[in-house]
Amino acid sequence: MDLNKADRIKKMRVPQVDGKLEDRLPPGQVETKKFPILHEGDVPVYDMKKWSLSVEGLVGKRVEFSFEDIMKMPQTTVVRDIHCVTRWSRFDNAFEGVKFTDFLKHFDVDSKAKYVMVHADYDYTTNVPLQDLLRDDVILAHSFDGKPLTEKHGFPLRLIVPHLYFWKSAKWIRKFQFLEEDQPGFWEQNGFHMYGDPFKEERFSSDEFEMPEDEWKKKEYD
Ligand SMILES: Nc1nc2c(c(=O)[nH]1)N[C@H]1C(S)=C(S)[C@@H](COP(=O)(O)O)O[C@H]1N2
Ligand SMILES: [Mo]
Repeated sequence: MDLNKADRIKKMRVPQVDGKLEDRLPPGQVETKKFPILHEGDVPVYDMKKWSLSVEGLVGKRVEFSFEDIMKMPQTTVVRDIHCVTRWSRFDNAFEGVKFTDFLKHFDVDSKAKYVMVHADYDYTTNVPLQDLLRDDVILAHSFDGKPLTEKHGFPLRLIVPHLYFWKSAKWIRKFQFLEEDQPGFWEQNGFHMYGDPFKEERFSSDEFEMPEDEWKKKEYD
């Protein structure tokens, strides 16, 4: 696994930004029309009869949802720009799924819960403040552009948190763990920022790191 990612990424020139795009394109980002595919490890293969999404931690009791349960919840489409820390941004992405706030109606959350650790396959975690997940455009997405997510983009279900760098938008989500204190997830333990606001360029946990501007171009797209 590429644990020195954050380490490598600080030593590069920053791309020039087109003036007209300034308010839409966060600093240091480049627009792409393609949809890069980025993750660590293998693409999971599921038996959907066994698949579940669970909630635990500071919730009334642990609850498990089947994919059918999720599909019965109110469905919402959001169209948002997404920004990956490896410097690509993609505009106007239509994701469909269940708003996190609608999902929350199906279980009780302790008022002490302030953070959520998102657990995804395989062994991926990322931390997000609960407050951020309550925004209107945060969804558990099963579709992109009117079609079910492809396996590589997170089938059957991924989180979409458009206002933070895209590493927070975990693919292949399996569990939300509600916590009182913030804890670092996978990339956050490996040099990336605990919060990750693209417009503030919160890429790294310290200034020792730098992002190469062309890292993502070496990856796969569709
Ligand atoms: N489970 C899992 N989710 C993940 C990742 C991962 O490695 N594992 N990578 C993250 C990163 S760094 C990015 S940029 C996006 C990429 O999503 P995409 O492949 O659909 O573009 O997924 C995020 N979600
Ligand atoms: Mo990323």
